[in-house]
Amino acid sequence: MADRSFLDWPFFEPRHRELSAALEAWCAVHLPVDHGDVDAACKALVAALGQAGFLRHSGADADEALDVRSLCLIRETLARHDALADFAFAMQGLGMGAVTLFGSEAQRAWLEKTRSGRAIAAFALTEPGAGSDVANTATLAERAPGGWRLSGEKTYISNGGIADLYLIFARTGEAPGARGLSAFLMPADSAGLTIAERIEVIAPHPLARLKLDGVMLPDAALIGRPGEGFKIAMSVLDVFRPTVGAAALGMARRGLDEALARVRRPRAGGGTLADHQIVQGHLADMAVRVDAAALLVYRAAWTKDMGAPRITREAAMAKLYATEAAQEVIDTALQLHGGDGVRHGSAVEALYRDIRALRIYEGASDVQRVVIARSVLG
Ligand code: COS
Repeated sequence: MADRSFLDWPFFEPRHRELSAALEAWCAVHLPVDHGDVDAACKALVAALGQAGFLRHSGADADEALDVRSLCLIRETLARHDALADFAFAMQGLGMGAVTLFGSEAQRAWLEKTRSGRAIAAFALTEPGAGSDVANTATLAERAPGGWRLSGEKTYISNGGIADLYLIFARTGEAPGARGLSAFLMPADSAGLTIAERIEVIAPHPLARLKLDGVMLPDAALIGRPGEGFKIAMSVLDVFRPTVGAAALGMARRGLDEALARVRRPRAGGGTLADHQIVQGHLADMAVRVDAAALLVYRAAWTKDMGAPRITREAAMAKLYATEAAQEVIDTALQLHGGDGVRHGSAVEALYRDIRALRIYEGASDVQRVVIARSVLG
C-alpha cells in the first residue's frame, strides 16, 4: 500500500480524503484492466469512471471552479493502479478544459456527456510542423457562410479515433503568430474529418493523426472570441500540467512500492537486498523525489484552487520536476529488480514504458524549463 500520509498535508480538505478513499476502493475492485484492445479498454474505462461518478471531477458547473486538487488526486491514484485508467480520465478533463473554462452555455451541454462517461473528448493542438511552438499552428479556419471552414492536420492526438468530439485550435488570422489562433469544438462526425493514421507508441493508447479537409463548423463552435485560441490553450495547459505531474507521481509511488517489495524479499544466501546500505541509499533518494514531486504538484493545485488567476510557473515546475523525478524513481526500481525488471509484463517494465510520454506531452520538459526561466527572469 502506497504512503498516503500526504493526505494530512494542509493542502487538502476532508472531501479530498473522502474522494481518495472512495477511489482507492474502486481501483481495488476494477483495476488493472486488460490492455489488449486499447480502444475497447478506454471506452469501457470512460464508461465505468463515469458511472462511478469520478468523471464529474473532470469538469465543473458554470457556477463552480474546477477543483485541481481533486483532478490531481484522481490522476495520481489511477496512475498508481493502471496507466490506461489515468489516461481515460485525464483526456476527458483536458479535452473539455476549454469548454469548462471558456465555453458558452450551449457548448457546456457537452460537459454533461463527458462528465458522465457518455462521450469521449480529445484535445487537438499539436501539428506535424508545430509541437512545442504552438504560435506556429498552421491549420486554417477560414470564414464561410454561417461559420468556419477548417483545413489542415493534427497529430499525436490522444483519443484520436475513439473521441466523440475534438477541441481543435486553428489559425483564424487576426494577427500573426500567437494572436491569430482560435479554439473550436468539432464533433467527430463532422464531414471532412478523417483519421489519417493510427499511431503506435511504447505505452499503447488510442492516438492518431487527423486530417481536416474543409470541415464546416457553425459560428456556435467557436470558443471565446476569434484570436483568443492561444491564450485559451495556455490557460487550459496551466490547469492540466499539474495533473500530468500528479500522474507521474502516482507512477513513481508505484515504482517505490514495487522496489520496496522486491528489496524486502528473503535472498537464497540469507538476508535481503534492503540490508545493504547502497540499496538503502537508493530508496532514500526515491522517497525524497516522491515527496518533493508531491509538494510541487499539490502546491500548484492548491494555489489554483485558492483563486490564483494564473499558475503558469507553479504548473511548469510541478510537471517538470514530477515527470523527470518519476522517470528516475522508476528506472531505479527497475534496476533493483535485476533481470526481472526488463521482463515484458513485469510491473516495473510497464511503468518504465508508461512514464516516458509524460516528459513530452502537454509541454515537453524543455518547454517547462523555458516557461520557468522566463518567470524567474521576470
Ligand atoms: N496563460 C495565459 N496567457 C498566456 C500564457 C498562459 N499560460 N502563456 C502565454 N500567454 C500569452 C502571453 O501573455 C502573450 O500575450 P500577449 O500577446 O498579449 O503579450 C501570448 O500568450 C503569447 O505568449 P508567448 O510570447 O509567451 O508565446 P510563445 O510563442 O513564446 O510560446 C510556449 C510559449 C513555448 C511556452 C508555448 O508555445 C507552449 O507552452 N508550448 C508547448 C505547447 C504544448 O504544451 N503542447 C502540447 C500539446 S497537448 S499534448
